[in-house]
Amino acid sequence: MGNAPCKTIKSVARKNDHVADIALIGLAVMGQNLILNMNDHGWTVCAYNRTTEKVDKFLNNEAKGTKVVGAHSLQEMVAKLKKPRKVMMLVKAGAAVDSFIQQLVPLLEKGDIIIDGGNSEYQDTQRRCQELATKGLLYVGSGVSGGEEGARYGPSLMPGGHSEAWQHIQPIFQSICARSNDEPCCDWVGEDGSGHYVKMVHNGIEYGDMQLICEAYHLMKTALGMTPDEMSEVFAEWNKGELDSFLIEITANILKFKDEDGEPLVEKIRDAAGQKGTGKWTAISGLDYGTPTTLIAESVFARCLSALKDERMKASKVLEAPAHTKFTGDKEEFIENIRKALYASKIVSYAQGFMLLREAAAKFGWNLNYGGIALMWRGGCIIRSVFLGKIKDAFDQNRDLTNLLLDDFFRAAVGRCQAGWRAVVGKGVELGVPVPALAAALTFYDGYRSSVLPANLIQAQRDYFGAHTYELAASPGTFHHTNWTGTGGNVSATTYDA
Ligand code: 2AM
Repeated sequence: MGNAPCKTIKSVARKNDHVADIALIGLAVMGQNLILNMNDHGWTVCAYNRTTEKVDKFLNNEAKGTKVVGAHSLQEMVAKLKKPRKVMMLVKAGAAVDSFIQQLVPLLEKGDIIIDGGNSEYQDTQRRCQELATKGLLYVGSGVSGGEEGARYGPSLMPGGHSEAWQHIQPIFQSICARSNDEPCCDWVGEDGSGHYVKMVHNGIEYGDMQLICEAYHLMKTALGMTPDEMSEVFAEWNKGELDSFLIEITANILKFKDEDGEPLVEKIRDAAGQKGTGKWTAISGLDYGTPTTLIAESVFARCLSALKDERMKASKVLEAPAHTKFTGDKEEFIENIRKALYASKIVSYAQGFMLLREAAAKFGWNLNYGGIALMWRGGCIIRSVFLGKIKDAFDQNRDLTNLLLDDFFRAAVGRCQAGWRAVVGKGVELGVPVPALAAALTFYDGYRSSVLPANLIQAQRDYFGAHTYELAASPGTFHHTNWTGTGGNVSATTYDA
């Protein structure tokens, strides 16, 4: 008797109702590949796209023969979902995400989950989390990394937002993501915008890794006069050791790749770098929160400088170069020093990235699992590397580690590389090969390990011209002002009011 109403409802329900485990909106390549990946792992996915012809095209082509179902309206899509409903968006960041949220809200019930897997700015995710919480809906902003290939066969996933959503999406997310030593490269990141924040920092670090590799390439090419094939061999060799990573591996492949005429393609590519903004956002965040993410910032600026190709062409004809631009000395030793410089700088770059995560966590009250984040980046994404396994170990050993440079393993590694690192940065300066990221990393290292910096003079200058006051080293916490010139009362420089 008690079951009767239920049976009635079931009997009127259409055949396709409540069949799908998750819906995915956005059928560009990333979305399509993520759907096929979910399908491979036994999940039934309902596909939807603003331009609905793409749904049919997808079902009749890439998704033919799979369990994927389609919908031609959001109403139809929602009706096909099991509860609590899980709707994942992989659409253009910005207005498209807000537009879909607005359309979905009236169709969903309390406890249903909306996931944004696009490249949204973390502040947008924070705002959306807050807005949807008032409606009883669970919101997740998830970093998705690994490009099209990753989406298809195992991306790195970085979900954050309303933690109650995690238990519902965990089985799906952890089945489709990349794995490292059989551990999923996906875990719950933390509260509100933290998933997208962690993805943003990932991208900033990616800029740093790429720039460091480019500087190593530049030194080998210009100062050592090596051919792309020779450099390819060096990178391939490096990839067998502590630098083992996706980016080093593809660099070796790129350098040996020949165009149709048999010439190395890389040397024909215009040296003007593009960017989509996530590196810049990380650098801006570093500035906003007072964290010296110098290597990421230098990497962004290096791309900006490269993009001034026409100006550089003109300047190259008039600005003086050093007298010597070729390396003379032990070539093999110098190559090994470049490797050391790259490795030490990479450690600094990740140390800075985790410093920024720590600062943002403190600001927003996020409880971040740093070892888990290292594991999320360990496989599947662009910065995947063996090295990230070591970072995970460092945070596993000491959850409260304030800086990666202070971990025994990394402290020793940097110590081992230090002399070679200094030699390389010095040579770059001497021979006129720009090494902004290698040098930024080294100067950060020297600044961070200095118990005394010249900021006492900055404080004196600030007090001199602006009466900004200073603390005495012997009694911090108390602020003093000195009338430095003996004239004109409290502020000496009357014309300066910065
Ligand atoms: P479309 O196929 O209808 O253009 C990547 O661009 C994905 O984001 C595509 O699925 C695209 O849908 C979607 N998209 C881009 N801008 C959108 C918008 N303003 N509203 C809805 N979807 C959008």
